[in-house]
Amino acid sequence: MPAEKLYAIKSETIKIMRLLVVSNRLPVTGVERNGKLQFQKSVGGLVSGLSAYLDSLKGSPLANSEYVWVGWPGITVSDREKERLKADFVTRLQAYPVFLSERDMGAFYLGFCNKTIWPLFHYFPDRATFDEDYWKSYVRVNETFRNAVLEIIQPEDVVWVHDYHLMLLPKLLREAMPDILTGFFLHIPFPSFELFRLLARKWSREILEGLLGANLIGFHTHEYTQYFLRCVLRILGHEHDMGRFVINQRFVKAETFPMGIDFQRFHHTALSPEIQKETAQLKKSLGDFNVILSIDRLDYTKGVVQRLRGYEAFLRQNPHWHGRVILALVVVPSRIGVEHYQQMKRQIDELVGKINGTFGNLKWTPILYQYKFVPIEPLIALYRACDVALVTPLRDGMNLIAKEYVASRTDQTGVLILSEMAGAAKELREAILINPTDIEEIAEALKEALEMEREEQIRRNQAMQARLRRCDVVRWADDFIRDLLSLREERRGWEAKASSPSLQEPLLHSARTAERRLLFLDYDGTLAEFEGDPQKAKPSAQLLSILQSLASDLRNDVVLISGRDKATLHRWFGTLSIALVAEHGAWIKEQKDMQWRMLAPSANDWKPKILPLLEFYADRLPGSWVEQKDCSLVWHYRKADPEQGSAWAKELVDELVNFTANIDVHVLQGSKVVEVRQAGVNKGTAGMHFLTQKRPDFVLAIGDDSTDEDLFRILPQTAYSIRVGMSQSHAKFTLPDHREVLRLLDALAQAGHNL
Ligand code: GDG
Repeated sequence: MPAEKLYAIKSETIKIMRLLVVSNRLPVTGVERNGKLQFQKSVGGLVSGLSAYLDSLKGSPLANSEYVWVGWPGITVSDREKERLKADFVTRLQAYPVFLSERDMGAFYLGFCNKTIWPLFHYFPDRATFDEDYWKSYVRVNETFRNAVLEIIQPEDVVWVHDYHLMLLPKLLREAMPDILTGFFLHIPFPSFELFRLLARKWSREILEGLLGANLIGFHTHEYTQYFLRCVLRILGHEHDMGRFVINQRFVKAETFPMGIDFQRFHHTALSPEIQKETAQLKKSLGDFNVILSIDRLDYTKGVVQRLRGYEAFLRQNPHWHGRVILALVVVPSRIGVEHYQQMKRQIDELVGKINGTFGNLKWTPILYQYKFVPIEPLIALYRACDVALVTPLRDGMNLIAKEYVASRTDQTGVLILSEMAGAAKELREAILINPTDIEEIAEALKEALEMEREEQIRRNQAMQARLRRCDVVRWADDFIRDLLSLREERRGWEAKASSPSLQEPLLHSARTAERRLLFLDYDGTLAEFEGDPQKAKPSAQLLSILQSLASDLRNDVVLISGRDKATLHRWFGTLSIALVAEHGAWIKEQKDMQWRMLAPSANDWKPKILPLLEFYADRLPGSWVEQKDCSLVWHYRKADPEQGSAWAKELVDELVNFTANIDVHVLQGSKVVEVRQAGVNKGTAGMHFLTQKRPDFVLAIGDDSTDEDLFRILPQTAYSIRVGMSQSHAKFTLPDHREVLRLLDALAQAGHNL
């Protein structure tokens, strides 16, 4: 995209939009102290990251942007209090609270979110609970969020929904406000198809459809995006083109946006005199020990137990490090009501006791263990005071702790050991990357980290810091919003082209004044909807009557120009006084009572060479088959496994292109088909035949796929060419679907008769 365009979109972000951020939790949480309700900042990567972005908008010289954060305020209050609190939240905190009942928080948050989605999406299927009541509550809470958004939304607002708690919300909003611009970002991994399919069929469909209600769906890594696209293809059957879909006349895009941190904040705070002082005190109290830091929320995905075993193995294998190293283990309480978390807490407590008991003595405790929340400043001091950060999640969407540690190392020393299962490992390639289930590898990584030369530490951190500084959280959010806005621009561009009133009037006017009118009409996707079984896509009574009416006007020449075979076209349209063109221009039947004839002499000597290859693919892929037409061979895969079909179609096209380099044929990939066709046979050549013969002063051509482009290309300047659906085209106009085409043709038929 050119720089000016980016800038224009960026300014628009700042100037005209109001952003509604929707997440499960608000950035502030209500707490009761001494019988009084107070608010404190919520913790977590999402809140701190997004707050930094929203603050950056405020500080902008173009500041005129507004935002409202919609979410649960962390408290349950009486109905009377709700209204007062709402007003308070809106005016003081730029927030709109969504109040949830205790019951819903149980089944929705602790239930479906944290006992179903969280374990499954983090590859712990054995910990996942599949409970219909949890699901119902998930649906209900998503609807509650929809209602809350609808209470405050304005048409030009941009909605940005966050995370796995609200995966149904984009579609719910779309149903209520079809034109709303919505983005969705998933902060946790999107799992592979084999895991995702463990969800009940109804749930998995509704979750994917829910997400596809957004215009833009963002993930931390390329893999998550690919897994999502694969699930959409396998479960809903939608094929994508470079991550893009057209769904119900809407562009939808899935894209990768790795989330950064507020680099400047960590870096500057780390340099502040207060933190320097706190770091010095901390170092003093830690003595001369080399310190390894481990800090996480209490969560089985974070791999704390594996980490402890790795440390234990390190101590066992390296007695010379005894008495010289300490593991500062901070576990932050989280999801206290969930049983697995309580079990894990017990396991950690026992393991810490065992390691300290086995290796420690009166002068040395190998693990300093704290089970509590650490405020941000002491946290940064801790990052600064520790020589090594050991971050070993078994799965993690991104992991911001790893990034924060690197950002806080202002002298660029320190070593990060990072699990390759964290999204952050895709970016922080200079860390020591480990597989968290490999205890030996963790032990070796600890030794390598503790013994790493200072210069080497600096070299690695310099590279990582440069990247973190460039790709910070503001850039992440800005990239996302900019992409979202550009989808709206694209949509508006398409709508301008597609607005039928601006097309219909001049078209009817030209038609009325014309002496000879030539109409080229494609069939499938243009005059009728696609069907799984092509033979089921019969013409409707309405279509036949419109065609009849058009054909009965003597100034009209109607040409039905299709890829279908002669027999089908004859069976469906043989009684009408219209011309038929079959097999994309291979055969023509110029009038009702005339015979079919070939437009160009056929040279079919290529067929025996190509047919075995197509048959080989038909054998390989159940549900696919080969159709032999007079001038072409077609491999169909509409009924086959969608993913394999799509993959093998690409492979087949590749093979065919090489194989046919010296044969006079064209290889085309259409809608769930690969076709090999004799060169020179296309809708353009057929169209030219009629144009030369009829010499019309009004031409209309309507089609929906790439084969119609051959026709659009050869039409005279004055022709009306219309592409159905949302795609790039040579056609001058666009219509959304076959219904609109019929409406236009009906108007054209009426106009003819009203003369
Ligand atoms: C989800 C995904 C993804 C933690 N303990 C304390 C504390 N924190 C702050 C850290 C950091 C954040 O919480 C933790 O972020 P993570 O990325 O590690 O993990 P989740 O909270 O599970 O976040 C994750 C993230 O969303 C963003 O998309 O990276 O994969 O699971 O910012 O600083 N902060 C303070 N005291 C603590 O004790 N002050």
